[in-house]
Amino acid sequence: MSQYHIKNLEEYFQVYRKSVAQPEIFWEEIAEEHFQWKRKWDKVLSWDFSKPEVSWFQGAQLNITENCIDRHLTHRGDKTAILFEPNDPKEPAEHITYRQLHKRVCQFANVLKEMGVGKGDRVCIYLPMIPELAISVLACARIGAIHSVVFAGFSATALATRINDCDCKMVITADGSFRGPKTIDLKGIVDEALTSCEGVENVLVAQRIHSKISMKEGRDHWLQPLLDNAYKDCVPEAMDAEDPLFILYTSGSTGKPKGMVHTTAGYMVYTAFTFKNVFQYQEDDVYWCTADIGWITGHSYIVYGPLANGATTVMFEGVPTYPDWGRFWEIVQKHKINQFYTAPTAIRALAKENLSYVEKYDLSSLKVLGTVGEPINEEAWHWYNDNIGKKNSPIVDTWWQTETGGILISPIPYATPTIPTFATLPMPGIQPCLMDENGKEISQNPASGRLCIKFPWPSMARTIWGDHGRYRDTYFSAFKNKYFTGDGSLRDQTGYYRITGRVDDVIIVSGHNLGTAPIEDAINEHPAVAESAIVGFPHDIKGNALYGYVILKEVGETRDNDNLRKEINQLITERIGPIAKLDKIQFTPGLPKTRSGKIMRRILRKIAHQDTDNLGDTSTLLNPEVVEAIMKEAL
Ligand code: 7RM
Repeated sequence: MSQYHIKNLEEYFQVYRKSVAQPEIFWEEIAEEHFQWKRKWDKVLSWDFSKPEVSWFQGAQLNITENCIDRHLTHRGDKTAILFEPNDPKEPAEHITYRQLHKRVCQFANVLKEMGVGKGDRVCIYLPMIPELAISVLACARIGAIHSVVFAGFSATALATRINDCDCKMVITADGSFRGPKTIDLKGIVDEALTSCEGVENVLVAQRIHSKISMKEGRDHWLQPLLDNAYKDCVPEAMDAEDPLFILYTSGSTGKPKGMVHTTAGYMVYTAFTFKNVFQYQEDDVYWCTADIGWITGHSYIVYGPLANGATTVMFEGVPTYPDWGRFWEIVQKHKINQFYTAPTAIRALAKENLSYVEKYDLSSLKVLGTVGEPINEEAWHWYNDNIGKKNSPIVDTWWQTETGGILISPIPYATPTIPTFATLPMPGIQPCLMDENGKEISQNPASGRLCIKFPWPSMARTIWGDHGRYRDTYFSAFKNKYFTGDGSLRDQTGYYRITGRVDDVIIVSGHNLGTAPIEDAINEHPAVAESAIVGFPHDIKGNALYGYVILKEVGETRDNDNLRKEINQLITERIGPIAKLDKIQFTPGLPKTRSGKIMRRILRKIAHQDTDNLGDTSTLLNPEVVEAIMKEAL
């Protein structure tokens, strides 16, 4: 048995027990056997959650790109590392082998060096999902520069805030991007952002859409000619285990976005280990995660985790709707995808469309289906299981966060029996616990409480850039000596976890703690309902009452809305109980969503509270027009 590759439930429990009983030995053996080090560590782990301070593999030196690229060259030089599928299905896919990736990363790294970028410097990457995005991330890591990828859907203001927060001296962008039938003027957004970013010395511009853009003399440089002239080898910088690898911003419920700092060795070991096990990746498999590299999911499970395992990882530039709703399944068939990883919001959108978009394609290559980002509702789970997996591909409901760096709770496919909506069991090395309102750990099952982690794991964020106090206050002050996730969770009789959502989503009605997810599940069972979100609002007697925002599949003038409201409450009564009935039901055309597909409940809550003067940080909001529409019709 290899503890790096768990193959059945018995092995999982065996490995898990060892990882808890002897965490240092467990991670040390994995680090030793599966990675290349320039120097070995002096100490596997030191930690103190009260400071908080965590350090893994202290004293070790390595370069993550040597592990993700160079060491595969002898046996996998001609294997596809990155398979690029363009926005336009008529444009041919690009297969970048490990050998080609090595050359392109080295050349890019040399360009960065020539521009004066060195170890510890921050580089902002604002690119669409084109190969240059993955390559520039790896080029930074090659020379020890800290990358800060900003999702290329963010506005100029949001981009400027992120550039300034960590003093980036360079921005890497493109002339523009393709998004379905549209193009987006990325360079224009960068130009606008840079009017308020003094520290940026150079901008590298990749050419993608061949639009006419303005280039500022001395500051802006076309990327390709520089790459063409760059030397094709670059000695990887020796990095300390705890040197920062990247910063990635995540929005908090209040205040400015938090620049989560991830370091090198622990992040590499953990993302590689979890990729291998959660997706059961086998040599020659083709793995596709539909996320954008602008999010943590893309960092860990498009770039670093897969490449550290010598995998073939797909990068898709486009959107699920272009040229039509069959695009995902067309790609699965075309590249014979074996592991497919996406978000519940995408699944729900796809499930609304005609099944013929799915049935047209051969999906028999699929072995594992994954979901991430929010709780998956039962209906979406079954649709995914029945129509995409044909009841033959286990679904891994993976729970984790930007802050955790890698997947913490997930089934291991073909080992852990799955239950819809349950993320099931912790990964080896992860010690979750549930806490009650009084700060006490709940040890019995079943239980529900606030989800914390009791012991450090290698890929946890080490700080918030420039604000260690905020890091401590946000994650380590609610419960003594524990990392607080901000999520609520149930744990069933067998120890399976079901993440119910952010704890600010828990609404206490007449003293009953109600999670939003199960109520939304009940509402969504109504045949006329496409999606829903509920929030609490103050109520004289109950403390809080429930306000539901409901999207209907078809909006018709003739629809009897009051009758529909009754039917919805009837369903809730049947599924959960009369306590969970909604006081107000507003039918809306859409819900405010973040760019990564999470419902922004904070905004819905403000509307229900009739407190809309200040909606807070809306930089991650995808569809501001929906907010306007909901406010106009608010009850
Ligand atoms: C990877 C990612 C983190 C928050 C997290 C949860 C929610 C993520 C699941 C989930 C239920 C899941 N990072 N979340 N995965 N909730 N089941 N499988 O999404 O930083 O952007 O978000 O997302 O609330 O705290 S993130």
